[in-house]
Amino acid sequence: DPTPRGPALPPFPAGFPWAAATSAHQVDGAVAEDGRGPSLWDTFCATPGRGARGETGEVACDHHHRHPEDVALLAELGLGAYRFSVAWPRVQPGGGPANPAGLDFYGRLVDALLDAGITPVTTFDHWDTPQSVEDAGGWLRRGPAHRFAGYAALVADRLADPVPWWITLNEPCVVTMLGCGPGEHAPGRTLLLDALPAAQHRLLPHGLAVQELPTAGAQRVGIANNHTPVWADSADPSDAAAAAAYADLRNWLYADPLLVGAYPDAWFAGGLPLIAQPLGCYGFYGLNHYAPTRVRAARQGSPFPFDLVQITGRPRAHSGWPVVPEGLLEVLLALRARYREALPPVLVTENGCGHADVPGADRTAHGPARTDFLRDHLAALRQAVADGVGVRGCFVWSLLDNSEWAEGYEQRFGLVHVDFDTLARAPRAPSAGCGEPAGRRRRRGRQLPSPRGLRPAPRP
Ligand code: GBH
Repeated sequence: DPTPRGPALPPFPAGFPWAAATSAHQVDGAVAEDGRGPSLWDTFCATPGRGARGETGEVACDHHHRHPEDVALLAELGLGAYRFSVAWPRVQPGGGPANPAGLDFYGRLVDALLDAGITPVTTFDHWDTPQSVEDAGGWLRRGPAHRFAGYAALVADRLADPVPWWITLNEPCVVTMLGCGPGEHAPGRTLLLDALPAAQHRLLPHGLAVQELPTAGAQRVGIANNHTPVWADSADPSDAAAAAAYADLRNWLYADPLLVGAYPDAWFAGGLPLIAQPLGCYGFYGLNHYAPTRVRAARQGSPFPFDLVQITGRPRAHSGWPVVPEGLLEVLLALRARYREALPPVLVTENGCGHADVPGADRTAHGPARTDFLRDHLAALRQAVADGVGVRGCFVWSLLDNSEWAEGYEQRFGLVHVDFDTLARAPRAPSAGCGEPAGRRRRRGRQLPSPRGLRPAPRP
């Protein structure tokens, strides 16, 4: 039931902003232009056996050259904000001296967005650390935190539009858990739980960047943390304990230091150093949400204090993730319950659903899976707003079909279809059954209510 408390639910507040997100490695391409240096994802994808079908981010969506067309698409879709990421290796190719030509690209992008009345929301780090920083030990060391803060200040100086929205990091938990634990993501380290120091070293740069960003323009500095509702597989206390440990590792380890100024108990006891005060989050807290996780006590031989169990009885996205719209409501209520008044207004910085191109299918339609996914998640979000959770807006992942990291280009998340042979873009329309009146179903664009809230201030 997509509307858990019935159709009487009030609509989204007037002006609730609708938006879309991308990230540099996944869309920019042009990896050898402007003097850009290699990122650890370039290296990872070029390593045989790493990226699916040997696919890389070399061209991706060619957003670097086609951003004017993409900004026009955002406007055509009626979206009020665009979350993009700056590639650190384009701005500081070797992790050191600035590369003005690289910064200029993002300057042109921000100008084009502001001219179109679309609010830029800038992520400083969406996983694509310069290879040189990785070569010096990467996030297993503290050093990159300080280099990152300098880089962020550089970007902020150049891109500060009148009302900047800065996101320091995207999903630091994934860098630790997938990049350094099992090594499924770049940099491909297989340290299992010894990857834990990387968690702290991913949070430090957030704290430092918050301090370094020019105070005048920095009223909005957040993070984009991925949160998952964690479900214990049974009422057995050992399963409940495993679920709590997983929730600490996956959710709270990256949120408590920012909002409470401490690590969750279990991991603090595991030897992470004390934090003196909350690292901070100003103006908003960014939430990426896709699916819940079911957890049970570890069976013998597991390297972790928990095992993950498949969630059954639910539709599955192409990625294999279970589709559980009320998980978004659960996560928002859990955030409010845990942090109370310390929780800034939430910006849903990612939510979306991937699928593969089916031969012969209409590429300009979302298809029933994504149409249902988005409709039902928006209903859950509407319920959260009705329940009084302060939500400031919602970014769909993603504006464009793009490179899904180690999985290459097969999984498509875009509001806009991209033909990766020609790079032609085609906006998708919702499929029938999306809940809109029949007459509107086949219209292109405007499938989301028109934006008002995240308005850019007038240009000086
Ligand atoms: C986001 O990551 C990314 O920010 C975005 O770049 C990406 O394209 C998008 O989602 C779609 O994938 O961690 O082992 O428990 C989401 C990454 C992958 C994190 C699945 C949770 C569950 C398995 N998510 N993962 S695990």
